[in-house]
Amino acid sequence: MSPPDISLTPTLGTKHSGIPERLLPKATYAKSLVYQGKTVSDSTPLTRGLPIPQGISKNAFLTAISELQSALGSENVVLNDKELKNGWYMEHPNTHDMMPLHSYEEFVASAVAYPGSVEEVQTAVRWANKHLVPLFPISMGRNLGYGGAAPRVRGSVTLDLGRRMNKILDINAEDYTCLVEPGVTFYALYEEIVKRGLQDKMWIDTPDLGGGSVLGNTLDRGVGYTPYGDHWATHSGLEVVLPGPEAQLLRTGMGALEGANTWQCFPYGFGPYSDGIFSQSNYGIVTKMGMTLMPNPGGYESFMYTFPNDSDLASLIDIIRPLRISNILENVAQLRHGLQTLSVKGFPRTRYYTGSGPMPEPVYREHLKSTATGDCAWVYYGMSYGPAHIRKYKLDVIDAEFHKIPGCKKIDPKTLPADEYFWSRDKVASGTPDLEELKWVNWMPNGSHIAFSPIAPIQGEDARKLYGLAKKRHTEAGIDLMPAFCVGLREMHLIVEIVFDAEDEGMRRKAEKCLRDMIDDAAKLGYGEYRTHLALMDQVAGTYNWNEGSLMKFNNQLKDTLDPNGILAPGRCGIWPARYRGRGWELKGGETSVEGDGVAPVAGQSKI
Ligand code: EUG
Repeated sequence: MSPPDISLTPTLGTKHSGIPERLLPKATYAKSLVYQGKTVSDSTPLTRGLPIPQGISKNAFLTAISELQSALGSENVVLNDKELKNGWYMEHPNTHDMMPLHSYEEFVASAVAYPGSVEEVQTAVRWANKHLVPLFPISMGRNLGYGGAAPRVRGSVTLDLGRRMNKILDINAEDYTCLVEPGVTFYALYEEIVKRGLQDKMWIDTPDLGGGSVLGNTLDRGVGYTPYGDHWATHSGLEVVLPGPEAQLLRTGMGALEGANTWQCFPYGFGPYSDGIFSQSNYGIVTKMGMTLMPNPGGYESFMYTFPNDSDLASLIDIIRPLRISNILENVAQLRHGLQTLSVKGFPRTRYYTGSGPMPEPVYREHLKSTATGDCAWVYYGMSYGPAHIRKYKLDVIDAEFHKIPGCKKIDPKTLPADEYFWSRDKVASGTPDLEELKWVNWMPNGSHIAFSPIAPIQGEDARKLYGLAKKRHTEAGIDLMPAFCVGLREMHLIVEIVFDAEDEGMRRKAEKCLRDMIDDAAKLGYGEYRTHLALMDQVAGTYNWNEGSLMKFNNQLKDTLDPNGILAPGRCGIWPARYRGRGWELKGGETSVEGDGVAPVAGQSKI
C-alpha cells in the first residue's frame, strides 16, 4: 500500500490542466479517496524498455527524436524511457492508459512532443512522414474510460497539443461564440467567462467532469447536460493540419473565406461539410475550434424523481420520450441506476458488501434507505430553465406524467444536504463544471473504468432490451451493473461504466469479456456504440458493417488519400492505414499484445 499522496492538486493559475481554485478543497478530498484505494505503488517500471514503434530500428528512432528535439526544443520532446506514473483524473499520465484492459505497457507512447504553435504541429507531421513514425495527437487526454491519452499503436509519439496550445482565442459576448485551442478545458473556459464578468450572460455546456478539452471532447462527440448537450452539433469551424507529407493547413466552413466574420456563426460554409471527417477519426490534427455558448436562460431549477422498481424502466422511458422531444424536458438529463447513487458517494464497495459476484439487490437497497435518495431502482436528474412562471408550467406537466409510475417520488431539494450528488448535477446542468462524478471509481481498489456506450431511441422496449443484455453479461462476469441513460433529443446514450481493479488480471479479463459480449449482443439487436475504448475500437467499427462494410471501405479510401504514409493515429476508431492493414493489428478479444505483425516497409503497401 502506497502512502496517501497528500500533495495539492495543481490549480489553473499554475497549469493549463489544473483545477479551478474554487474546486481545490473538493479535489483534495477526491484525491485522498483515490489514493486510499491504491494498493500498489503509483509508478510502474518499463519492464520492456523504451517502447519503439514497429518498422524502425532503435538507432534510427533515436536519431529521428533528436531531429524533432532540434526543431521543437529539446525540452519539448521527452522520451518515455523511465517509468510509468499513473496519478489520478486531475494529474493523469500522457504516456499510457492508466485504466488498462491489458498491461500498462501495451497502449504506451515512446515519447511525448509538445508543439507550441500550428507551425510546430506541421513540423511534427512532416517529421513523422519522413521517418514513418506514428503520431498520436491528444488535447488533454482526459477521456478516461476510453483510453485517456494513450495511443492505439504501441510506441507512437504522442503529440500533446494541450500543454502549449491552450489559449482561448476569442469569446464573443454578442454572438455567443468562442474560439479555442486544444488545451482549453471546460474548467478553464468557465473560469475565463467568470473572470470577464460574463457568467450572468452566457453558459458553457460541460460534461460530468470539467477537466477535458472543449475541442477534444467535441471531436470525440462528447456530451454535456444543458440544452446544448450535443457538443458536436453546437461547434462551428475547425482549423486542421492534414497528415500528408505537406502537412497542409485548412479551415472548414466559413473559415475558408479569407476575412469572414462568420466562422463561429455558421458551421457549413459552401460545398461539402468537411468537419465530420475530423471527428472520431485519424484524418487530421485539429488546432482550433469554434464553439457556441448558451445564453443564460434567466433562471433554472433542478429536480429529482425516484422510481421503485427495476422494471419501471420501460414505462418511464416511454413517458420521457414525448416530453423530451417537445422540449418540456429540456436538457440532457440522466436516468441513473440506484446502485450508482450509492457508488458515487466515493467509498469502496467493501463498505457495503464483501461477498463475491454482483452486489445483491436487497443489499444495496437496504443501504440506499439511509441515503437522501432513499430506497429506489432509478433516479431521474433533470433541470427546468427560464423564469419561475415558465418553469412552473413545464414542471407541473413533468410531475403529472412521472407520477403515472406507481411509487414515483419527487425529492424536495430543500431536504438535501450540501454534499449530496444532486447538487453536482445541478451545477453541471447549469453550465458550471464540477469534480464529483469520478468518485465511483473508488468502488474498486485501483479503481479503473471502461464504458459500454450504446445508442437507442427513447423507447421503453429498447431500454429494456439493452438493460437486459447488460444485466445478463454483468451477472455472468460477476460485475456490478451501474447504468445511466443520458437522454438526447431523439435518442439516448446508455452509459454502462464497468469499474474494475486495474491490478487484478482476472478481473480485467472478466471486464473485457463482459464489454465484448455486450457489444456483440447489442449489435445483434441493432444497437451500436457512440464511442469506445481503444481496445474495443476494432470490434465496434466492425459492427458498423452494412453492405459488406462499405463505410469502412470509404473510411480506408479517405485514410489512404489523406495520410498516404499512415502516420496519424493508426487504428484510431478502427481505421488502419494501408501499411498496417492485413497484418493482424485488429483487436477482437483474447490477444496478449496490442501489436500486429509489423508494418509494410514503405508507404501505401497493404497486404490486402
Ligand atoms: C458518462 C457519460 C458519457 C460517457 C462516459 C461517461 C457519464 C457517466 C454521455 O457520455 O461517454 C455517469
